[in-house]
Amino acid sequence: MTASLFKAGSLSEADDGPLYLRLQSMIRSGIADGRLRPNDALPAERDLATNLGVSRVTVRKALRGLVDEGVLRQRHGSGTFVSRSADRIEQPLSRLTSFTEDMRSSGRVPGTRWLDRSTDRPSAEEATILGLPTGARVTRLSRLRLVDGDPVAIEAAVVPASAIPDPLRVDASLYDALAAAGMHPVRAVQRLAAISLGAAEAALLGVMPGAAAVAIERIAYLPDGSVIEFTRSHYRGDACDFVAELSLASQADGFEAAGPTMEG
Ligand code: 16G
Repeated sequence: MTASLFKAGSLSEADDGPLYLRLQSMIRSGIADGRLRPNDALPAERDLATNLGVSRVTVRKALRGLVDEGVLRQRHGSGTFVSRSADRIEQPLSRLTSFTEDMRSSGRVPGTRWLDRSTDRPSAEEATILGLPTGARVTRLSRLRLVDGDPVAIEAAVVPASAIPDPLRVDASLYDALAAAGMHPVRAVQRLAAISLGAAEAALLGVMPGAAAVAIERIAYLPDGSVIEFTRSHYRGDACDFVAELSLASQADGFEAAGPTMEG
């Protein structure tokens, strides 16, 4: 498939303009007409350059631009692939749901690779956020989260050890374990920021060092206002969309006044 797309002379058949833009539009049209499909590997940079009679700098510039747009993705050490763009995961920002629930409700298969499951003394920041008394311990749950077998996020959760004394009790879902302990959160505050991944995290997520990601902090609360979860996550920028429903402030007020209340 890809060999026919990238054959010698084919670049000159593409639009006019700078070579890297012409290579980009050739790749885009290959994707549009199905000659390039999600997860297809592109030829190595040097082969593309030789086949098309352009410099490696041009090839690199073209690929980098398409990676930044999410059209392609680069895996550290294994090359450049067509993104599974139709397969991006969606994380709702207006409901308090778990990763497992979100993935299952969109027909995807959630997976977990444990990086750390232990009890520990909290850092000063964690003790403050969780409102822990002196001497209290925390349970740490750090995991690589996978969707249909692909790594999409690294999540490092800290919960009071009083809620989950045995970290091994958490299996596929932290929220299921909290629910089993009668401590499912009812409210959370979440903060998102754009970051570039460092080498170690990029390797876990199978992307290039420096790839874009979304850093998310979630502080989740129990009905009595105490904090039950402090989680820091890094979600792959090329794989995840965060979706929030917005309404006019005046309408939202109206709905709230007319709608049911949370209190039973
Ligand atoms: C989501 C939450 C995370 C929570 C996890 C529980 C975000 C950014 N993060 O991934 O804070 O700990 O769900 O999922 O949404 P689980 O029950 O599948 O372990």
